[in-house]
Amino acid sequence: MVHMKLEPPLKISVTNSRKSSKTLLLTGFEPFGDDPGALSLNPSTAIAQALHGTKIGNWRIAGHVLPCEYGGSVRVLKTLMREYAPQVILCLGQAGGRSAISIERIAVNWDEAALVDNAGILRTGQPILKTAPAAYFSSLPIHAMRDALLSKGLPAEISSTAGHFVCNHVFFSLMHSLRGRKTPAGFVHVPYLPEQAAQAGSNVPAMSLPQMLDGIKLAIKSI
Ligand code: PCA
Repeated sequence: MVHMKLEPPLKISVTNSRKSSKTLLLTGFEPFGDDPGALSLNPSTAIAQALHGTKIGNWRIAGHVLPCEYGGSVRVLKTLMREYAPQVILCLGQAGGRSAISIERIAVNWDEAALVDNAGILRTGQPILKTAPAAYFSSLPIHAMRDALLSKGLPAEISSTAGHFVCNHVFFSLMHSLRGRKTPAGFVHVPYLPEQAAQAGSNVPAMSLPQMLDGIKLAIKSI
C-alpha cells in the first residue's frame, strides 16, 4: 500500500544528519586580558553566538566560543570538530588596535606573549609542537574573502601575523590537525568594538558589531 511505502526506511540519528549537512564551524574567543580596552568583552564571542544556527550562503553555521587558554582552546575546538564533522572551519578572535577585519594568511609554530592566558599560563617563547613544521598557510580563499568585504566598503586586509598568543596557537593547532585533509580552515581577527576602543585610548580604531557581522557573513559567503 502507498502509505506503507512512504514510511521512512531508516532512523537517522541527530549526529548523522548533522554530519551529512554542510556545516561551517565558526568559533569566537571568550574575553581575555586586563588592559583598559578588554572591558570583559570580545566581539568574536558576540559574532559566534549571533550567527549560531543561521544559514549563510550554503553553510549551516555552528557557532561556539573557545576558552582563551592555550590548552583548553584546542581541546574544545577538537571536541567541536568531532561533534560537527564540519566541511569548513573558521576561527575568529579579537585584535585590539587593528582597524580592519584581518584575514590571516599564516599560522606559526610559536607561543610568545607578554600576557597570561585565562588559565594563568605565561609562554615567553616556545614551539607549539616540537615535531611540527614552522608554519601553515590558511586554506581559505583569503583574497576572495578580503575582496568581498572591500567591494561592500568594509575595511578588510590580509594579515601575515596572527600574533603569538592564543589565537595563533589555535590557528596553528587547527591547521596541524587538518594536515593532509581537504577541509578548508583559517582564522580572522576583528578590531575592538567602539566601547572597547573608547576605553583603550584616543585614536584607537574600532568597528561596530553590525559591521563585523556583515563582514563575517560576506567572508563566509565567498568560501
Ligand atoms: N584574541 C587573542 C586571543 C583571544 C582573542 O580573541 C589573540 O589574538 O591571540
